Amino acid sequence: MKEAVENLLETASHEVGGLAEDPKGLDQARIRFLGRKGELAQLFKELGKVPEQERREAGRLLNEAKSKLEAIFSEVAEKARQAAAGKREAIDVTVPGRSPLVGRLHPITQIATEITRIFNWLGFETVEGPEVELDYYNFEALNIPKDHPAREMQDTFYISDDVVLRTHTSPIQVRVMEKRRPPIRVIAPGRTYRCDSDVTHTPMFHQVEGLMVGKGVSFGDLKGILTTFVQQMFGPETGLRFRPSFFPFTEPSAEVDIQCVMCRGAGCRVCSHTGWLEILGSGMVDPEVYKYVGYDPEEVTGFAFGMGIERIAMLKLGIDDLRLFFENDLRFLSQF
Ligand code: 2NL
Repeated sequence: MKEAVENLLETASHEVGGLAEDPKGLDQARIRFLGRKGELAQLFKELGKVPEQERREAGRLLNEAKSKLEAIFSEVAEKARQAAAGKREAIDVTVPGRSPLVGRLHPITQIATEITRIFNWLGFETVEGPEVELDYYNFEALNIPKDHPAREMQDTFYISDDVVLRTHTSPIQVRVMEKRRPPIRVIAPGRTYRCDSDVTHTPMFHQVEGLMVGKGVSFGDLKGILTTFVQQMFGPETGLRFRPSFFPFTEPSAEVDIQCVMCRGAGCRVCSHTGWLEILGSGMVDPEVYKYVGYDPEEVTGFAFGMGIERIAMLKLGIDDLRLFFENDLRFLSQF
């Protein structure tokens, strides 16, 4: 028995000593030597066959062997832990770094800035105003009477009887006219709201409106300013046309079409095979509007215009789905 125990300890210390870097091998060795059916357990089983007078000494030897084996294993396990810890601390300074995500302006903000920048260059001052607006500034003062379809519940978000979410940025300009005397040249960008939601409409969208009022401001000025805007925004070769239209707050009124940015006028799906794209509405400010802000229509004249920023952005950036602007998917936004 003594010989068997010495053999076991010798083999174990020989084999286990080299397993500090091999956790699987170490586990297997622990099972082989110390396991329930392992080599030491086998020797304990044979204890019964040892003659009575030697059994006590043999038992002592086996218990001692068990302690020694456990010591061998815990020593190697400790070595393994230290080796692993050493590995964690080793930082590979040659691994390429992760570059941080860099934010950017939303494409709608970029286009709004581009539009206002062009009008600033033409002498228009950027102005802002409240998104929660009095019915008076949003409708009444713009010659939109109480029974006008533009005021109906299905289009307007009502906060109360006389407070709405503005449906266009025109009320900003009414407030400017009320506060200041002509000459006035302002550009009014901002969020607008309509109770409308489908593939081509979102309840919140963006507009830019412009207004110029003064002595002798003519329809020719309107054409000149808007032609310059189109050429700056879409390129100097872009054809445009003024098409008669109607708005309650302008008379006469005209919508501006540009040559299709996709097919350059040849006809395609984007322009419904007309070669033209509508980009804004405009007109000479209706004399009715001046009454509300205390201007004398015999003294001053002016023009105004309004455009949807989403539409301009889609044409300028070649985006075919309005909803992409509102999903905030970085794979979309990071392209601009
Ligand atoms: C469109 C058409 C337009 C105006 C907006 C305006 C503002 C005042 C007085 C008179 Cl204070 N007019 N704004 C005029 C004509 C057209 O917008 O299609 N917008 C998206």
